[in-house]
Amino acid sequence: MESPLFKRHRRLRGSAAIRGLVRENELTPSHLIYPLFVDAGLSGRRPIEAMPGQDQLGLDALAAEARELAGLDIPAVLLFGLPSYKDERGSSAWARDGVVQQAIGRLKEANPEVLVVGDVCLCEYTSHGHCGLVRADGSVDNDASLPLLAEMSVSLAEAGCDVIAPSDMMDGRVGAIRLALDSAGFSETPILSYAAKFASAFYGPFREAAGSAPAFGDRRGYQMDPANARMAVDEVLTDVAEGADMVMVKPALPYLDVLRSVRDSVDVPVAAYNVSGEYSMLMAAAERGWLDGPRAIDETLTAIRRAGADMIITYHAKDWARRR
Ligand code: PB1
Repeated sequence: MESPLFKRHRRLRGSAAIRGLVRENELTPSHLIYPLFVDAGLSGRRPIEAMPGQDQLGLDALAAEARELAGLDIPAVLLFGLPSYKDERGSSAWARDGVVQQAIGRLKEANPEVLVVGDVCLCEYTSHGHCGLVRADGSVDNDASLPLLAEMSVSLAEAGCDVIAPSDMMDGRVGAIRLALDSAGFSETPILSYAAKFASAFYGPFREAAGSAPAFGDRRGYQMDPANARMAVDEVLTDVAEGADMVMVKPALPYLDVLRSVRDSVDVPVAAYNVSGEYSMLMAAAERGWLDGPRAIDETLTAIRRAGADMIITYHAKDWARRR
């Protein structure tokens, strides 16, 4: 019998073994960064209602968390602070005894190998909830914010932070932070810039978790317009030119096209942030029985890797790693 004229793609899908051999993208815990919310006023853990399965942690809960992550081979955490006080300038962001500064020590005491990525932004620390200093007219003062972001970065590095991750979206902040770190003796501390960060509706649950919603207005004056993809590549190239060692696209799933463009435009490592809204949507549907949660999580993280992410910041990290 002659071979049919059509191609038999299914020859490479007939068994788990052949599917494994031809699989193009792999995901391991080594690709994952797990976000942590550390609350200065909390003892133990407090569930985050909008993010089922996620908790705010007190400083006393971090040692156990570090050990659990180590046991799951998850190499890195991204820290967000809920400080003991807020003010117009966000000064608790660079306090020597700040909640994140203390958290770094607790985590490393429990697991010296953990890689700590410090989110650098003012929104969790300012009374107005914006990512930079606010003028009298309510606009965010880009240039006046740069020295504060730089001071926060140096403060985190002094506390032992391994990677500085500015998420503020002020222009010029990567260059300002690089200069400040180098001047303070931290020329070996890499910067992971949230380079292509969009003004997204998918941050909603995070703002509840971190208490960081803007008191007025929105972030459209500094975060990117969701309609723009070319501009994302320009943002990334700008941050690399200013000294970013790694760049990030955020959110992830609604921006996989941007992630692919960024991956194809730069040679530095690219991160993607699978944000709170993406997480909560999936968890809510799974809780209602509308989705097979584990399979949807696996497909989500695989899609982000396939689109070009070298590393993924995700709240799914522990759950996924447990089921490997
Ligand atoms: O998971 C998330 O939604 C992340 C949200 C993100 C954290 N870097 C920002 C959300 C926001 O814009 O409010 C925080 C900005 N510094």
